Amino acid sequence: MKVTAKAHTNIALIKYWGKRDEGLILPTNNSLSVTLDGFFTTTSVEFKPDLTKDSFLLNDEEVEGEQSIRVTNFLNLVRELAQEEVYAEVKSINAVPTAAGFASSASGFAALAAASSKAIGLNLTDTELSRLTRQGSGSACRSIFGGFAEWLQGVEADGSDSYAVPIAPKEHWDIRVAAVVLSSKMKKVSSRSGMKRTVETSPFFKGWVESIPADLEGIKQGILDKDFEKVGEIAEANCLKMHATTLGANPPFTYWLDTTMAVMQTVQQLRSAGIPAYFTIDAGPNVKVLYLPEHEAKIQETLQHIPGVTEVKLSRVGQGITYLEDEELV
Ligand code: 2P0
Repeated sequence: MKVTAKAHTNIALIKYWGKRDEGLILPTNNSLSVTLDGFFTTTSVEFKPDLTKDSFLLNDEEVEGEQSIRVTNFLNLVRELAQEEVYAEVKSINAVPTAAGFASSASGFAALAAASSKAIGLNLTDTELSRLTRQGSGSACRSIFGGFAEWLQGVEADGSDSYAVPIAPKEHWDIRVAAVVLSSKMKKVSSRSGMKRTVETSPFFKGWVESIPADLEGIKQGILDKDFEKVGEIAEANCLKMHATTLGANPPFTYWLDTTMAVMQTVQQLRSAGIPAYFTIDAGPNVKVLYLPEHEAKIQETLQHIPGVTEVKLSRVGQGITYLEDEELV
């Protein structure tokens, strides 16, 4: 049976930054994200007895190397769970422009997990699906759910209690996110190697982990109360703390460029001018800006005019996994 699933990417308001188990992808802290409707991956999977290996087409092109190894490793987990030994044909369409600075791995692995587990005959609950997805890429386990979701770090060595749970559905609150794309690029420290180096060498890492519970408690209350200032302030401060840990690593590194800082300053100036807007940044130089619908025009206009900014992509809160009936990639 061929199954097609669609998953949206997510942006963390409380960041996942550090692993306690690299093989099982178990984090050192809970994280919390908002799923975005503007960026998604659609994946179809069909297990076929006549195949001698997995095949993976991304945006109509055959993928080899590191990326296809990650897909096969993930399909091995699915086969193990289903106790089947059959290879798969995987086709993905990625509507997550890599230039927008979103990790396509979040929507990518969420869509792959949903489509492959269903195609092989597993009938997983959302919790089981999130737990499985986590082993493809950590942040992807939050994309099983729409709206706001929290990934529980768990305490078990086997990862059985580490998965995402929904905090509030997308209908709960119409906040917006602008992805600010920068023109300049730099040699990237991958999030995987960046967080590993931070855990192993940064003296600030301990403080980061200790600060998480208060941030989580505050932001969850802020989301439930629809208190935009509270959510924005906590998210921005949490992002700055995560990035501070990288400066303490050995060798030290930062994901920021001069334009990254220019965008951050502009967001702070917007606030001084009475427009509530807050930034967050992942393992790259691009900035995401949180704002309310009534300020969309002003936010877009202001961000677009910052020198070094090439594009501003706007998004609403998105939904969780959906399965497409017509088996077509869209
Ligand atoms: C996050 N990031 O919470 C954080 C904030 C980057 C900064 O999750 O190794 O691609 O596959 O579990 O999920 C990016 O890391 O890493 C990430 P793996 P992932 O969104």
